[in-house]
Amino acid sequence: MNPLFDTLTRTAAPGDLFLERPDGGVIRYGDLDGLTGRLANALTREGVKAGDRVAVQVEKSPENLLLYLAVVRAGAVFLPLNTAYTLAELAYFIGDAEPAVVVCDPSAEAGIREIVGGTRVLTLDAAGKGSLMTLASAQPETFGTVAREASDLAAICYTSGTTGRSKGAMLTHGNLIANALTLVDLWRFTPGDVLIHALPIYHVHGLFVATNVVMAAGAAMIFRPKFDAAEVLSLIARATSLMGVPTFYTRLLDQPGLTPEACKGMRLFISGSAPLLAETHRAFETRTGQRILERYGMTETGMNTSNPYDGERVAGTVGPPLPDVELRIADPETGAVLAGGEIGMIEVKGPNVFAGYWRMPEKTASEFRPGGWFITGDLGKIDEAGYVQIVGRGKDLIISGGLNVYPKEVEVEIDALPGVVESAVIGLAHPDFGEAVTAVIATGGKAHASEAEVLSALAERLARFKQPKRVLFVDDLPRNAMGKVQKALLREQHAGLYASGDA
Ligand code: MLC
Ligand code: AMP
Repeated sequence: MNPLFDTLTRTAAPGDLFLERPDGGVIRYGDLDGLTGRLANALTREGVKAGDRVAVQVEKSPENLLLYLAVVRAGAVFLPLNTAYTLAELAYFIGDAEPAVVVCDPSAEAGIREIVGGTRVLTLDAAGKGSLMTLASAQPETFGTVAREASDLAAICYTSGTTGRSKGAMLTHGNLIANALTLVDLWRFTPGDVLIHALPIYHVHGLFVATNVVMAAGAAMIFRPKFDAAEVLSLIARATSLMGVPTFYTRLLDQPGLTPEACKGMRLFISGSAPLLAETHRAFETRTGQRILERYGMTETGMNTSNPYDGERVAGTVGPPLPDVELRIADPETGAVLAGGEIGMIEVKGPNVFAGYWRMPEKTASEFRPGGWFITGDLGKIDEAGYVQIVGRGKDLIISGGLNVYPKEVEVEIDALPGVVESAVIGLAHPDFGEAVTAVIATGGKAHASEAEVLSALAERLARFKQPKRVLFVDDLPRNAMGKVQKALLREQHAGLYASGDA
């Protein structure tokens, strides 16, 4: 038995549509056995064994998704990496995870070979071609699925932290199955559903929430390489559901064709990964007659809470905890559980909660309370109706277009530049990305590099989404009596920077 692979492939009938490709071609559930079989044979030939990591940094394609399924089927551990990561960032992930095989875009192959030593490297491009597929096409379709336990790892997803060092969240077969089955039930996914899949598949949202839920329900997806609002609108007539980050919804609202008529076949719009503004929720309802269902999760836990399918979907809240998830609000310092309505640290416990950070037992231990409660780093409260409201973050984190950026990681790079005394990286309200990464650099009143020069120096070091949208210069950073940089004050001082929608 391979718990995750079996769960994802057993519901649908062989003739049911699994995925409509970007070029209009289709993959049916009955095709999956042979397609993933060839890939799993290819991986095994390259030496991949049960428990080995397979690191994958490739553009989104159906083959990329098949590779995920093949890795799981081969008993190995899928390790997806954001396509925006630079070589400098990749070197850390690969060094830390020690994958048996790295799969990358052909354009990145030469650079990656230089950083991986003797590790096997295979390629896969956006069109689903490359040395991996050449190898797979020469393999038999039959593959003896590798048996695994629910407690075995299925994936490692890297997530950065306040110290700037990324941690690999270890997700087990059991974690992913529990969350997928709960969500299928809660969100009423059935084989009749068609999801527009426009999220990246290197993160929990597009990979596990969208794909695992669709597959566990035996439903279908229209698979797009990336989000394009006009294109999504043109597909809505053939779909029943959409999952997206808030930027999807603000961009859809800019489309004149977004009307109740256009959305009449849709039964569910879901938002998550970043706060959905109550005004976006209301504007979407006014325009379409549909109330977006907002849910809350994270890499380490999958989904924790969701607004209800039936019942009130309350704007500005993320709904009650999922049926199998326990959630409490605790004092951030002491961990003492707080009374209803008080603001504190959100802590969760349940079958969805990860198995710890890869090779970081101390870091893992410090993020759990006794009894197995995981400290999310999000601040929130629970109202009388049992709905969770996220009111802020205890962690110094910026979420830009649904992607996390830890200021420390950007500050370290800026502080290394000549003429910089120190820097503070903050998130400011942005009409498109929700929050925009913004750097404030202290120069001590001395001559300094220009904004363009700072940005070009960062381009090689940091993924594009982590690079500041603007760089501001000040003589000194404001500090409190304890000598700590006052980021809240900086955020206040520059609050309107992107108000006109520039940058
Ligand atoms: C792209 N850019 C971004 C960005 N995405 N900058 C900041 N933040 C982002 N999220 C850069 C591009 O490189 C480009 O730079 C410029 O901004 C404008 O690009 P664009 O064409 O407008 O961007 P686009 O490709 O349309 O991407 C925007 C987006 C995408 C919002 C559609 O980022 C996206 O799909 N985000 C979803 C991320 C996600 O899946 N998060 C889930 C994490 S899991 P230039 O200057 O080169 O043009 C999780 C748990 C949970 O959080 O609860 O789900
Ligand atoms: P990640 O580490 O990429 O998985 O991001 C997880 C973080 O995204 C959470 O800890 C929250 O801070 C944030 N998040 C996810 N969903 C929501 C939501 N619906 N509202 C507000 N924040 C959210």
